[in-house]
Amino acid sequence: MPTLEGVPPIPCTEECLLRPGNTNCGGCGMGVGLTMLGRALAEAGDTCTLAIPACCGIVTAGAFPTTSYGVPTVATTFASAAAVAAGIATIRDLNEERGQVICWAGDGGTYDIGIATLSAAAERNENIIYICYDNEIYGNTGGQRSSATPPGARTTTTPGGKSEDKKDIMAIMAAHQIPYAATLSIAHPEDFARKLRTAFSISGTRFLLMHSPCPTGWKSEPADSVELVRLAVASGLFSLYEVWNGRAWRINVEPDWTDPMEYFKRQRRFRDGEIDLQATERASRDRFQRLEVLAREFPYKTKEG
Ligand SMILES: Cc1ncc(C[n+]2csc(CCOP(=O)(O)OP(=O)(O)O)c2C)c(N)n1
Ligand code: SF4
Ligand SMILES: [Mg+2]
Repeated sequence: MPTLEGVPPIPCTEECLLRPGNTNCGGCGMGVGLTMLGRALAEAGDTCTLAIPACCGIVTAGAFPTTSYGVPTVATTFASAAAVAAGIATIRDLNEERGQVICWAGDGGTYDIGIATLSAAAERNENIIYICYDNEIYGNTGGQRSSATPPGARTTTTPGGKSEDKKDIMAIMAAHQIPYAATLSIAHPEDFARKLRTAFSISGTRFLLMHSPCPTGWKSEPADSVELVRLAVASGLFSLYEVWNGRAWRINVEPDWTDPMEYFKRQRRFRDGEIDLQATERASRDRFQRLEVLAREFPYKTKEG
């Protein structure tokens, strides 16, 4: 990597996928996710090439000729991220090279703008890992709504609170019958690391959805980031589960049905009166009940049974 004359390079370890000097805001969940991904790769003795569309995740790499990424990284257009990753993976496999090809994309790039190439890659079962860090807004451009924004959240394009529901991207990806789809939370690091290990051990399209706190967009305290996503899991707003081949489900963490108000009141994107608490709780319980039915009727079975 080229360095500025006279400026010593910032020391980093093997596992440092995202180096110091990146431009992430304090408390950014995406940065924590990248650190956890780097650790998991290092522990698995693996490496990766990243394909990243327009989003905070590519801006954080910094300006040419320096970069805060410790691995080869290709910046793509929004619409082409999964196609670019698939191309890199195909060449890697033809050359019998090692390493994962990982598409690291935001919710805007995944749920909305890049969904056509993501769907096409999944349908062809391209040999890539696609990780969506879901901060539930177009964060990099000032916080516009995406189809991942939850109901009631105020964004610059939904100043009175969003009225539509959050798109169920996991159901869409499971319907592609890809080998593995799973949700991740930085508040559950062991579950997070285990799912990455699982993803590394499988080939074909693997899709991981990470709930990604964004203090700037969520109008929350940076120090609350991990606690917020922990509350989202505990209150049933974000569920941790895995799906194999679109045919077998496993729930990883049971919510204890903490009052979701604990989650909402710490974020100024939500306002009292703009959240229908009863409807929210009903929707969370209904979503989780459907997951329970799937996990009971179509359970994931290990080789041992
Ligand atoms: C085709 C296209 N439209 C719009 C933009 C401007 N743009 C750059 S980043 C961004 C927001 C991306 O949102 P998301 O994918 O959720 O990632 P985040 O910024 O939240 O990290 C937008 C709209 C662009 N670069 N290309
Ligand atoms: S805007 Fe949000 S996602 Fe983007 S760097 Fe800041 S905290 Fe992270
Ligand atoms: Mg986003």
